[in-house]
Amino acid sequence: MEKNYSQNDIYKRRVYASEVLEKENKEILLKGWASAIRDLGNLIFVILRDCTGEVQLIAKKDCKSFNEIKNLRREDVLEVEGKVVKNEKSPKGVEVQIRKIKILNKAEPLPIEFSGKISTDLSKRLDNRFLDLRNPKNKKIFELKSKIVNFSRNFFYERDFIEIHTPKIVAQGAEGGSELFPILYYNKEGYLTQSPQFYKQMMQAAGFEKVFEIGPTYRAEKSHTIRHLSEFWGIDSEISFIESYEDIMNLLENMVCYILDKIKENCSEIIDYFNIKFPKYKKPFPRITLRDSFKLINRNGTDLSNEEEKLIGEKVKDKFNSDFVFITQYPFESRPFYTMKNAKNKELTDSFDLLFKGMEIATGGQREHRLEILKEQAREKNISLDSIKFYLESFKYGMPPHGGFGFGLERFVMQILNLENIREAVLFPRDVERLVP
Ligand code: AMO
Repeated sequence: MEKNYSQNDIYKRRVYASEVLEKENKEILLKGWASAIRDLGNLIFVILRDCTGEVQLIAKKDCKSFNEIKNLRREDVLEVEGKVVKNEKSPKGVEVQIRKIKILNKAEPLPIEFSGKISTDLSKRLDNRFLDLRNPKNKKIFELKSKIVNFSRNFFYERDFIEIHTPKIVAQGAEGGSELFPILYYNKEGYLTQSPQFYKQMMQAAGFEKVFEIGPTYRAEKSHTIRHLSEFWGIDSEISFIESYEDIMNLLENMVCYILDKIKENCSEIIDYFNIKFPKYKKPFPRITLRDSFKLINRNGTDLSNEEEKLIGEKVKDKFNSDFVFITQYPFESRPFYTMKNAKNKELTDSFDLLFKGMEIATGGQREHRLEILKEQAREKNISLDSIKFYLESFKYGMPPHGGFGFGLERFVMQILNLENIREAVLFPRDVERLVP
């Protein structure tokens, strides 16, 4: 859909690059960056880039600003007045003949090449991230990420969920102690949140029944992998009165399919730009127990390694023609203490991971809502009951059966766009090495 940016009063006179085609034979005012300059002596071509795209400008010798244009450097910030004329040879079919140019700010020589013509090492790109993001392809990753957040939010709002905002500074981790970032909280030790887990469960004790949260999560991941960040965003949900963890898998696959349908409907331009195959998805996603998934690849274990997830992803694609698969019934030993044990086999749990193209993108399950059993399970994992007293309290006065999931936003973006490294799906990634920019 064409957008009429010019309706906005502040930008009354300004025309965006995407609108130039409609302005043939008109005098217009453009603003943006000089993304490329080609000086042919008596003729200079400038490609002007703004937030909507690029447009070709042309200056002939008789142009009043010709000398200024001759001295332009890449990425100078410009205000340009000129006339839109037809030119079949230009990328848009029209170009703007410059009448007057004003340099709003000069750019220094560029420290990295970000046009995409030459590949630049990711670490260098991230050091100069604000420049790297001027590459339209890199920017598109964030256009899609922003849409995905919006679609997921709409999914929950359409189903009368309440969006919650839980503390990010906490006294205790929910997912195991080793990955916590300690902080000095006045005269106490606090931590950055590892997951909204305890709080989204406590909202079930508060009687909210259907909640979701889209927020940052922190993990002190010491490993250097292409799929781990120290700070990532989770889409978390928790609901009450479930009958089994099947209800949670249904909720999650409905959310994923809703988001994918919306991307297909509204973001085809981004998908085309990346020249990728759209994921294969159909409800219900295949569900395989962890044990059976190991059988698929002739292996054994209590949890899946990254490599095993990948192999299972490939097998599932061949067998079910699906890019998604639920792996269910993880053993209690590889799940957090709050997970509901399986009624038939107490070694197993009513929990799952969702794999997308052979990578875990979400975890969830039913939670243990009976206080005495929950305490027992915490003891089994050597968790001091005193340290989680505030959480246990919420199970005393009427906690309904409940469950939920946590979904990794960056991993989802990475897998949809086939990005090689999760860092590409974060504006300013945080990892073991990186605290700036
Ligand atoms: P889990 O620890 O599996 O579960 O995290 C949920 C999802 O978050 C994503 N994720 C990560 N993404 C990037 N970098 C990381 N270091 C990272 N760690 C996790 C993954 C993962 O599937 N409380 C439970 C969820 C629940 O049961 O509701 C939890 O945090 O996509």
